Amino acid sequence: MTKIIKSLTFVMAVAAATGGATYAMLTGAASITGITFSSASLNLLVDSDPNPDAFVWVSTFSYPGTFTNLKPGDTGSQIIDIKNTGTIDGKATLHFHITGGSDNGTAGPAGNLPENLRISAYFDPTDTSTFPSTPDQSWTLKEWDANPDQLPLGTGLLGPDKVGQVKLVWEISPSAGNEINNDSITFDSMFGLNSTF
Ligand SMILES: [Ca+2]
Ligand SMILES: [Ca+2]
Repeated sequence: MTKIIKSLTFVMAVAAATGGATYAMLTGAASITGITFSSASLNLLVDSDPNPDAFVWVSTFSYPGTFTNLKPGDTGSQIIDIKNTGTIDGKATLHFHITGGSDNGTAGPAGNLPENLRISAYFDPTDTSTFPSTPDQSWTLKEWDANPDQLPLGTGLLGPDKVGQVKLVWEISPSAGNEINNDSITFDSMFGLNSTF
């Protein structure tokens, strides 16, 4: 019996406190004005200046050169700087899309280079040329193009106003033969940023 009374007393005390709080809110004179809700943003720019010490941040640009006289076993690399100009962390992504080409035979408009050109991508979100020892993604151009999605580059996040580096390493398959002789291919690289939620 004593226990029940204590319990009732407790419940009543809470009710009184709640009522008081409600009353204070109704009569308070304080006000809050100008409340603005702004959603987070993600925005990505690419450095179009090949000089590692100079930056020209743009949304899109055409690669200034053309790779010519390629032969089986040829390799090369290029570091592309990307910058998060949004307000939240982002996960970097990459996709390659074939836009044109020519063939020396009957392989079709994209020729035989897509299945013989491998592109590996390494991402450094710290802008210190600290790349992973194994590529974050490594596919032939044909595979990159066939994938409908942007593929993630590692697990590191690119913070607001931060610069990251994407190292692209390409190789013409050493086992390619005359099927690539005089073929050409043109493609776009598409860098992306995904939110973490
Ligand atoms: Ca640069
Ligand atoms: Ca061909």
